[in-house]
Amino acid sequence: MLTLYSIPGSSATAPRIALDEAGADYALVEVKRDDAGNNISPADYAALNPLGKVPTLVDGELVLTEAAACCLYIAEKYPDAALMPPAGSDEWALTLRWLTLLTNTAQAAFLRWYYPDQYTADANGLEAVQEASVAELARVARVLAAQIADGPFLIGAQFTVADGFLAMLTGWSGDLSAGSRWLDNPMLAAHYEAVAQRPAAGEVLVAEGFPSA
Ligand SMILES: N[C@@H](CCC(=O)N[C@@H](CS)C(=O)NCC(=O)O)C(=O)O
Repeated sequence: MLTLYSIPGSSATAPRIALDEAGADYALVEVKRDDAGNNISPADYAALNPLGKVPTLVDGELVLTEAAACCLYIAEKYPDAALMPPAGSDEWALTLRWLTLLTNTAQAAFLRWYYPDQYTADANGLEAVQEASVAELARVARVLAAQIADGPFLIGAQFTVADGFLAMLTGWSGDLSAGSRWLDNPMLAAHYEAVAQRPAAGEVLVAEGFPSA
């Protein structure tokens, strides 16, 4: 059985959506931290994820970190769920494009916004880091909204792991100030709604503390 190490509402949300969409049998283990951010349980979590981040997905001997990699692994492990287009197709390549943009540009910008102290040694520079992150997120939102125009999902009719990832990020954007939230964008709101209306993904979003459909 697989085990997903998680903190509610974290980057583990995307692989959890993939697991539930696939109908996978898995255990969910919450990683607990003290106020200083040190792991207190499981005590040996750093052995699984040396950076101390979530998620970590364990499948037998395999210990996998990085939310996007976990999503792709789950899609490959449960092919009947069709969470990725056929390997080598144009749609597959485009899904990789969007998932990569989501993780290395959008998710990274959100993490700079959430943890600005990890991105500058200047104690007076935290707000500037966040301001630049919000500007980057607005640029990415425009690109994503244009892509979703034909929707309901990123590559059209097929729901892929990239859509679960995007719904997680749209949920995160609720923490930004009014005007910067992705749900304010009609295209991104329609995309979130389409994901949240799926029984499996919708249940995970609510369980992780995100808005319902
Ligand atoms: N690139 C990593 C990012 C993981 C990450 O930063 N997770 C956050 C929660 S969303 C975390 O564990 N933060 C705790 C910390 O930085 O101490 C991934 O996609 O898995």
